Amino acid sequence: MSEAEQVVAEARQKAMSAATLDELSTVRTAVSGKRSPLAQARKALGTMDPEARRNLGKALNAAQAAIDEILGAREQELAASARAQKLAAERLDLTEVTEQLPDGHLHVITQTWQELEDVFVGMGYRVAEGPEIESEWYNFGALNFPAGHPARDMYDTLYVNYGEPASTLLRTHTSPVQARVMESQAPPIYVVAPGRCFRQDTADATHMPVFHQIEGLVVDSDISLGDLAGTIEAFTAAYFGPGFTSRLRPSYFPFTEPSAEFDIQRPDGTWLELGGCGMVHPNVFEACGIDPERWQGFAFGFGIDRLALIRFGIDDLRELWTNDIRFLEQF
Ligand code: FA5
Repeated sequence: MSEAEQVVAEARQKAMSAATLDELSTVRTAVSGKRSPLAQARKALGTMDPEARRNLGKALNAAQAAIDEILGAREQELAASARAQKLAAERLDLTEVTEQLPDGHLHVITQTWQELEDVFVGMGYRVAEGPEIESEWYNFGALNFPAGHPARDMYDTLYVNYGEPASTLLRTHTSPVQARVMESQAPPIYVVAPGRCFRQDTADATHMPVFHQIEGLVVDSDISLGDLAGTIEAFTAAYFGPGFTSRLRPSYFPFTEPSAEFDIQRPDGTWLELGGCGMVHPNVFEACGIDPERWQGFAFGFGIDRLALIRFGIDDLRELWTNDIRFLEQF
């Protein structure tokens, strides 16, 4: 009996010194496996008289139960500490800041884009969107460019290898959104459509192959060229403030008649061409299912990137694309 107690005491001591679940598994084999002292003692039972066998049997069973309990308890302890260690090792503190990072801010073009939307929404316009990959129809056909019209070359189009040859392209201006809006909404229409445009232009101080425009379209009854001129004047005053003036120059676009180009004069006296505008051509109304006898409208399209140049006093468009943080953080 005292031997049985000693076996239990040894088992407890070994189990407590096991530091991991693997070590505990080795201890389990040693203290309760086939070659353990308890198993050896059980073998002697067969040769004993019934009385002694019963006593020893009881003692051995009690010892076995005690050892099982010790092993089970130790296993739980070790499993809990293994889990805690694993959690600690995998812990990711997303709030931990090791160094003070400088705050970022929106890019000059994004700021300009958002301010333009604000100005026009303030004037009662809604914001519309169209796809950057466009069909030949919306970019040219619906806008009164007949096939083979020389104005199509003017736009140095990037065609996409999809569908019929020359049927799909990267939009060269935001004007296709005009056609999409007129096709899907009934007048009166007051929308602006900002977005990215693509042309095979060589990058220089005022051109990039990827740039941004904001299109404006108004369709209502009794709309005249005077409303267009007044809108551009109101926009220039609202966006640029005092010290800036604008002028309209007669021009040509197939989708407007009459058409004009408009320039902004910078405080240093120089002029920069900002966009085109004009009264919506009756052929465009017809292509989009609007009755030109009943409705009139005007449209305009400006370069957002060039607006940013004027607004922030930057002299070269390419600066906006180099992503030099020392340049960008000034604005
Ligand atoms: C057009 O794209 C016409 N869709 C504008 C329009 C709309 C006229 C509605 C009438 C009615 P234009 O090709 O001139 O027109 O371009 C308009 C403006 O986009 C330019 O004045 C310029 O500010 C900007 N722009 C054009 N090409 C580039 C370029 N490569 N890089 C930066 N800005 C450009």
